[in-house]
Amino acid sequence: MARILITSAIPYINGIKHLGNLVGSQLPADLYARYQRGRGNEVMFLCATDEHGTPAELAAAKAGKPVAEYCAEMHEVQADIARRFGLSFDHFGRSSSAQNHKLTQHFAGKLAENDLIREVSERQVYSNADGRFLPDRYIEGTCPNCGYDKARGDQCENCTKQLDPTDLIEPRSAISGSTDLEVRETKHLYLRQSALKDQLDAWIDSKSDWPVLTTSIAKKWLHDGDGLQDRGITRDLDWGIPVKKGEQDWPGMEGKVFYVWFDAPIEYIACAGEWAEAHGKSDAEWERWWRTDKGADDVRYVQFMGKDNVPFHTLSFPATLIGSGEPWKMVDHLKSFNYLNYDGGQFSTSQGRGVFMDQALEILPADYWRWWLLSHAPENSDSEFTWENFQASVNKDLADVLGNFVSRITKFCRSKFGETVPEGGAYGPQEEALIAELTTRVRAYEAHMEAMEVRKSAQELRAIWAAGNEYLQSAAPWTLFKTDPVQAAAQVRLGLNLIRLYAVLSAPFIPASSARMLEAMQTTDDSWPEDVAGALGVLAPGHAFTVPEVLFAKISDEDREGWQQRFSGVRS
Ligand code: B3M
Ligand code: ZN
Repeated sequence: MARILITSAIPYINGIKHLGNLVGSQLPADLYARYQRGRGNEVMFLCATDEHGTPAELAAAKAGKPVAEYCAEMHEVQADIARRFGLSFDHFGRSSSAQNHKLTQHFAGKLAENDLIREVSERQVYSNADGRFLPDRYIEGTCPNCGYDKARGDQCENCTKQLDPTDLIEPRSAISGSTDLEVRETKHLYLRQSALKDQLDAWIDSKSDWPVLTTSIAKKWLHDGDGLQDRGITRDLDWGIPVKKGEQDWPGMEGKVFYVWFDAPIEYIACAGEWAEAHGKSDAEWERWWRTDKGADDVRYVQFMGKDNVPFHTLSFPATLIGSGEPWKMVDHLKSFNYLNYDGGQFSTSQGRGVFMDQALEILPADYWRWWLLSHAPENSDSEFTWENFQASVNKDLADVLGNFVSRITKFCRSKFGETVPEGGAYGPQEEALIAELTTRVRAYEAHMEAMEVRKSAQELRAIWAAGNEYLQSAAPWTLFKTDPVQAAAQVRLGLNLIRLYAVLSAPFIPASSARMLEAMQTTDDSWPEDVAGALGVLAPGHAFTVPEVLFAKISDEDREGWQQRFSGVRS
């Protein structure tokens, strides 16, 4: 049994995520976790809310709540939606946890001990009206690159250029709007990534199986311009993890916190500690996933994220781990995604454009969304959500192919043989041919899933469903029944077994529907079809089943138009 550690990029706490966020990390990570569990492997699947930094502080201020209270509430909201989407985290943690405080301070202490941190006196924007520094998103102004007048201190949303607060033209406070700003000296800590450049370079080179999208981003940051830059890892903010060297105070850094991108990836590790605490387990039980000196050397670690998060995961976080000099488990495979667009434009959280996770579930069950999103995952290029495409996929793949198969075979059996698996004769050449085709396809499906080729996996699964439908169409037990009821019974027996097989294979994509299929077949046997022929004999003659309610309802043109209308504007 292999051991597989899976992390999804941890979503910011500031609001409910849209479908573009979902398909870029959490959903494909869940697909992979469910698949690996289905294969009988030991899986640790972790995610959390990213609760620090200016996004959290600003959102809390907007909601008129203390930050800690806002984060606690939003964590529950996100956890609930994740559950309803079927995201099967072993733990959904919080980057503000005690475990992450301790571990983040621990890493900073180790990095300092290894002379990988330097103190820098730098010039930052200070607001006299607000009585505070204005890092990152606390400051807005005109972008020096494109002239957009709502650019933020960390980045211009319009042209995506990375900015420093001091770059902005006509800057103003995002809190009060005040322009009474000045530049003041303040001391910060920088992680000396440049000192680790060769080690990082060699580590990336050792990852020959990584996609070019991933390694090229890392290489660009390592070598372009002046090479890898040292990075500020502290901020003048109230909310965050206080700057400490392990458990000791850090002279001169009083009142400052670590930068959100320093502590967020450390939460991947801390989250395992939270998991252990939540289940009353010892430290050794989470350390066997994360410490190569404590059992993690045989763990395969896979990360899922959107492409904009790649630099932090290929350089900054590895620099933290390598720089600590301690034996932490490093990522083995990094799966990154392009963007999903919405109906001719971009999904946008700040503008409320697109469909958000809670709204999606108000309209249709999670499996409809999971199927569309995963089968259209933005892997090799950006992809686009359109209502027409969504309607077509749901109606064709889910309703016409899979749903129809299940309904046809169970209803036919009930009408001719009753609600038990009929005996019938031996399988003939047509059945043997189907089993051979399915064997080939199931092995291909496994290979695509192993390789995290999400779209190809979906295509193969669809083909597996379609093969059953085509078989049923050409075998036509309803006609054969009139002349050869014994052979027709054998075909029905095969068909009922196919439903169980489909439930097992489809569970990573559409877990709730798969569970309903198994329930209808009155079996809990969800063992993976290592041997397809054997798997098609699990439901023996005489085994009782029920005819399920409609598995997937079709989306009407009326529904589609209504939703198109409802989601054409912005969320209020
Ligand atoms: N919260 C950014 C994002 O949600 C950030 C990811 C952190 S992963 C350690 O895209
Ligand atoms: Zn710009």
